[in-house]
Amino acid sequence: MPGKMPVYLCNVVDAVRLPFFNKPQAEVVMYTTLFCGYCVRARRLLDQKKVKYREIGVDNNRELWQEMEQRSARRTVPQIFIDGHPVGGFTELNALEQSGELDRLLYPQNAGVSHEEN
Ligand SMILES: N[C@@H](CCC(=O)N[C@@H](CS)C(=O)NCC(=O)O)C(=O)O
Repeated sequence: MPGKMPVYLCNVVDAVRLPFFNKPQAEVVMYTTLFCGYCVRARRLLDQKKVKYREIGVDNNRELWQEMEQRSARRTVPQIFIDGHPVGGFTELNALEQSGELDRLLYPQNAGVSHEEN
């Protein structure tokens, strides 16, 4: 029936839903290099979940590599940050996904439910 709902009623429904369900996803940043299997797997996991993320390529860039090491206290790529908090690499990202915790980190204000799922 939503297709037949009068427009004004849709607006009322949206006005009620929006504050709860349209909160943006947490910011995701991933430090990567070009030839890195774990980066490919992390990218694939995030892409499959339609997660938006910003990638920082650290190939041949000592400054960015050092920035990554300082922020994560790790020396491998990828390094992933959710809302500025270090999550780890693909292994940790995947563990969070398997436990269901990743969605809670990505959509804390939606109780772990993404906008796409609503
Ligand atoms: N468990 C880590 C493994 C990451 C890893 O080994 N990355 C490789 C590139 S694909 C790396 O940084 N190797 C450099 C090194 O080990 O020093 C993860 O899941 O991210």
